[in-house]
Amino acid sequence: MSNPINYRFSFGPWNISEGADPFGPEVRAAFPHEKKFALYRELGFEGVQLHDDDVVPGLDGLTPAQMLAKAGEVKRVLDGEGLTPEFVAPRLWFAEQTVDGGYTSNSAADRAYAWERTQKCIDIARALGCRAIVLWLSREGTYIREAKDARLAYERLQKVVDAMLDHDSEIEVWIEPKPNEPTDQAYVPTIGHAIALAYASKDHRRVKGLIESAHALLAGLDPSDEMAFALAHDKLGSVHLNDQNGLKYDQDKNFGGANLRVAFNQVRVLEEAGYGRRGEFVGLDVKAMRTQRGCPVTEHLKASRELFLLMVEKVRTLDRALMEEMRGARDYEAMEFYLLRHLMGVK
Ligand code: 3MF
Ligand code: MG
Repeated sequence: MSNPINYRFSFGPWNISEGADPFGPEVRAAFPHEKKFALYRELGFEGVQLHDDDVVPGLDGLTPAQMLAKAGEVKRVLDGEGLTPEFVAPRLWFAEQTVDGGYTSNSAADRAYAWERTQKCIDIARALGCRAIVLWLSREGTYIREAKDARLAYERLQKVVDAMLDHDSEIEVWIEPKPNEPTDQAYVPTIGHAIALAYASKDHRRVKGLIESAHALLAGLDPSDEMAFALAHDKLGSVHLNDQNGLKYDQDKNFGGANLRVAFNQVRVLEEAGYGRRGEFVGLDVKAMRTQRGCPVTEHLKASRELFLLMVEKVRTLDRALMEEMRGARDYEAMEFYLLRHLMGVK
């Protein structure tokens, strides 16, 4: 293939975790952020995904000046390491005011907090020289349907998206859908919902989606088709590649760790669409196994990146003429067996 894409990769500092789960405490010592930034390049990553309070810890207790000073400090660290901040996301699922969601909370005071926090997040992104804000709408949903007025909730989400576009005329909003967890049902469960919010916004060109493989799988959907849908609208801001073994808790397994063919198809769809040519990152959102010894644990990041690149080779070495022939003959039985052999590396 002429001029192949040179993929750039990103992950968030939370991907280097301490190994806690809902049933047990940390199994590894905390590894400080500054030290995490120093690991990126040697692991093959140049993009950093950030929450607002990954940049400015204790954000709620700081003045705007203190907040911006801290953001400037982090920008210097990132610059020094040769790293690009890919996006900043408001962490709207930790504070007391977000117990029942932020933007869709029934409490006006909680909604006001969520909006204040979102403006701070945008200002932090600007201070970092970053233009993308990710909305993972964690608690914007319900445990029981009757708890909120769902129609009003969508209207509130729509207004927040517009207000964000107004707050900074250069940012893009990337909505990361997820169907459940921590809520029983989320209001923006799929990329279709996210893209509807985009088109209904005041400037749809600045509203896109971020698709996480596991989130699509939890919705019972194929991540590659979800990506193709967003790409067809030119609305794939980024991806969170990982894997998920069936409908259970959100696993954030290594990319390809549960299903190589599903991983292959995501890479195929991205590569065929030229994803990455305009600087888009291949983002990962993977969790190390709790059982893994050592500190910090980074094998899962290395393996997921490597698997992506191995799959790129599989996509580039596909016999396209044969694929077309089998499509033309409607011989999908032959196509499937060819693909399985190709993935296994046998003739
Ligand atoms: C939850 C997620 C989140 C988001 C992150 C960035 C903690 O399932 O995937 O990771 O990706 O908050 O928006
Ligand atoms: Mg994610």
